[in-house]
Amino acid sequence: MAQNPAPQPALSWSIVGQGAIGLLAACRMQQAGFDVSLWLRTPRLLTIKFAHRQLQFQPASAPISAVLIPVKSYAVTEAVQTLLPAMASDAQLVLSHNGMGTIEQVKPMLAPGHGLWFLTTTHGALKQPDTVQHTGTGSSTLAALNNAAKVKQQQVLQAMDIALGPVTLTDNIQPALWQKLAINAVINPLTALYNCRNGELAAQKYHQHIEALVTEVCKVAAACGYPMSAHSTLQTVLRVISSTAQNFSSMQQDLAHGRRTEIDAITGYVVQQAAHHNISVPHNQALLEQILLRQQQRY
Ligand code: KPL
Repeated sequence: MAQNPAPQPALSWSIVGQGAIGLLAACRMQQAGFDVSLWLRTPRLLTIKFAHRQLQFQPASAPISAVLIPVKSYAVTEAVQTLLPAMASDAQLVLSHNGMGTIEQVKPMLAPGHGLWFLTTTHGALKQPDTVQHTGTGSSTLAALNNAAKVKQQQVLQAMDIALGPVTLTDNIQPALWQKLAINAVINPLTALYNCRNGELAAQKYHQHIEALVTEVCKVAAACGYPMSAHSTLQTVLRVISSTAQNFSSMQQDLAHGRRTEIDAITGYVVQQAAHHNISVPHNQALLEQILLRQQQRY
């Protein structure tokens, strides 16, 4: 007779950095009774105010059995490099960021027992000094990216459902990443360039440009094996513009504060894949150059 698998013991979790989404996940997990610590550049005890409570986080220490890595796309490989010596031989790593291209970089860095995951989320969070606020309720899509991840599926899914749920588990994360990439390839660089809130992109004057950007991203996605309808992707982008109308996008904020942006992993990834497949993407190419120029001037 088939038997239910025995429940696996909960993992202890480390969260990398002190970004808004990572701290939101850490607070929700600690409140639900998980053992959560923070992996920071300078290890220290951190107290965070969340939902009228003061929560304390210990610095992470070896061996790390599970780690959520919600850092900027350009900081992922360095974060993994520094985590590696502290990771247990069967550690689980969950990547979560805007843009694409890091999975291919991280896979060869890992030992055979290390499970790799990607989680893409629509939750919104705001961090102010010592405080994190959950500003937008969303959901997440999660996928195991190798066999060592599938072994721990039950535990990782349970934890991520508490952290940034409700979570949909999928066999292939690529379609969800391309959908998110289309959203970010429009909203992020345009709001950064025009220094405006997401909602301002709903103005008629931007419509043609948005449509051209979406059409190019869909062509590239299709060439990579992930066909997306330009019409429905445009509708999705317009819906996100309206549902996040009051937000300043992450790229607008990065550029306005003189920080490095995620343009390489967003528009840069579209342009790079387009070149690989001999597809012309003049609108994305021009936007990439404009943002890189602004970034150089400020960063
Ligand atoms: O993901 C985002 C970002 O700002 O990075 C969007 C969806 C555009 C919301 O602001």
